[in-house]
Amino acid sequence: MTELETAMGMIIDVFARYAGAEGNKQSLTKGELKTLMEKELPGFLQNKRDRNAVDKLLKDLDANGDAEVDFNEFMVFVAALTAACHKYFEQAGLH
Ligand SMILES: [Ca+2]
Ligand SMILES: [Ca+2]
Repeated sequence: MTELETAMGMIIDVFARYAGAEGNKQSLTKGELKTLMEKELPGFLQNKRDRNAVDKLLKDLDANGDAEVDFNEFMVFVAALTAACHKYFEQAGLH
């Protein structure tokens, strides 16, 4: 597999690992989203310094309003974060 194929597979694996913990295996409950954020993106919630950060994040990501985050909704988030990182590196002259 190429690097990009490996990266895509890893995103799918990470989502599946957390989404499969409870309820619907194809989507993240608030609890699953919280665990994923704490384990995989520990800096993201820390920066928010807000006890309701996970609730707000869920509300932002939940495009279809079913109170869970499915893979498509998750990908919108990953894409936005990745684009933000890219912009940051670009501005910092690191790329
Ligand atoms: Ca689930
Ligand atoms: Ca949803």
